[in-house]
Amino acid sequence: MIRIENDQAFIPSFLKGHIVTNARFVSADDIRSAFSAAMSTMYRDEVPAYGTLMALVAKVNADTLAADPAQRERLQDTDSLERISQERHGAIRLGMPDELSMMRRVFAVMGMFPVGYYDLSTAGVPVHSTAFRPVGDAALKKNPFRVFTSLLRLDLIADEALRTEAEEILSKRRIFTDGTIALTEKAERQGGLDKTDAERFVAEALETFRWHDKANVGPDMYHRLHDAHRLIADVVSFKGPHINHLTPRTLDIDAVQAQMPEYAIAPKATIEGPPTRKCPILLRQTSFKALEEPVSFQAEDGSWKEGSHTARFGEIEQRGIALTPKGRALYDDLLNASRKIIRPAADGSNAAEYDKALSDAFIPFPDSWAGIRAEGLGYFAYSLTPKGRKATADASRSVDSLIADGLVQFDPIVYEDFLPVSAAGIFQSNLGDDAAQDFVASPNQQRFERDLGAKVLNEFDHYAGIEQASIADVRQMLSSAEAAE
Ligand code: OOG
Ligand code: NI
Repeated sequence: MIRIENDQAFIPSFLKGHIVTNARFVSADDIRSAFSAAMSTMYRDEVPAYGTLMALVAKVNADTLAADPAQRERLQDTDSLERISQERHGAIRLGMPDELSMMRRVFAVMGMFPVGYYDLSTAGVPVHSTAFRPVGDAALKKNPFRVFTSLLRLDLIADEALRTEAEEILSKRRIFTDGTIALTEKAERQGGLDKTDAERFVAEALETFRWHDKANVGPDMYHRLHDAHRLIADVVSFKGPHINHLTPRTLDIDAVQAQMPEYAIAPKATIEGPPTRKCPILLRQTSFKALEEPVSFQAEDGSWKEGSHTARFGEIEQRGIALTPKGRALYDDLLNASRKIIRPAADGSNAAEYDKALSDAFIPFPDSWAGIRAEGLGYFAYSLTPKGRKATADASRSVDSLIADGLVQFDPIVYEDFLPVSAAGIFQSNLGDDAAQDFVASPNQQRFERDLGAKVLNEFDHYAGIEQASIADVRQMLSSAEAAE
């Protein structure tokens, strides 16, 4: 799979001002790389089981490449091999609109912009979310780190008194250091940060994501929040939005899932997303279950009471082709069909049956790149073949006929976003099996964007734009070849 060259035409106008080009400044991509490395070190230190997962992933990736020299060669073209097992994403949960809008500005300094809107209320999780991520091939290649960012929806909490109290607690906390705010403002003013400022910015921004083992609330309030929903307790009870997981990329997710128990880490019951396939589509993910960690709560008499909280885990991901709305609708239908036959049980007792039902349900989804393309299910990047580079052709001809003549080739475009059903499965498995609650579906993208202070980029438009631009390039090259005749 390949990713297409960065083209500023795909970057929506509201983002353009943030793209740092001045040579005096450290590039946003370099700031993001430094930040994701610092985050990885901090998380491995705080959550040793995550370090174990990283070691397992590195081993499985090495085994996979050793067994498949062709894949090794392909990857060498697109990625440096040492970087394959590095983190691809992490996640945080925010409490208040102003936290979300400031987070957007902080991430923009690192070249990460909001893409996609995910409503998780349907899945029983009272949040809605976006992913802050690099946009465009060059930035993704430099460092693909993204952060799945959720905003708590207190409006979905039935208990009005509790809602008001939660709001009050949240409105008092300050999740960003003064230094983060000052340096973000400076970056916005100047259009970037120099080396010294960039280093300080990374250190300051990291503080927002740190774990706090002393809660912001007393034991009684913690329990009330927890009884309303474990996620509400996780957001409201702490001084900041601790990073709740990091996610490296694996080349063989089935192997990592199978080997986790040997490494004494407990995997969630099933892998989220599509089944194992020859031509991978969208995104497959799994995680180890969140750990119970000691936390103390300050009682009204001022004394600290020992307790615990479960929030942090580790995840892995494997990505495939980005699907068109038609392909995505087929994916959603097939996934729903399989879940009508069998729902994955949280304890893993029916995992094998679920995997089988899922594979069976996906039989109608073509499993060749040509088949996926012929049915308009996926996005592809087009380029000239060696023959096409030498040939001349009438560029107004159909893409199909240019392919049939061996002048043009196509490669799948990698899906860089998330899946709401999968995200809900990841949330649920880490909130505990009793956390599933029904909320009425209530997507509210407008409200989310108002709180964010910007629109999110529509991921389908984005992939379609990449595909269209590749076709335009191919046509242009073919016609200039003709003109040169
Ligand atoms: C985020 C869960 C979603 C993913 O990979 O789909 C997610 C969370 O638990 O806060 O990270
Ligand atoms: Ni995740």
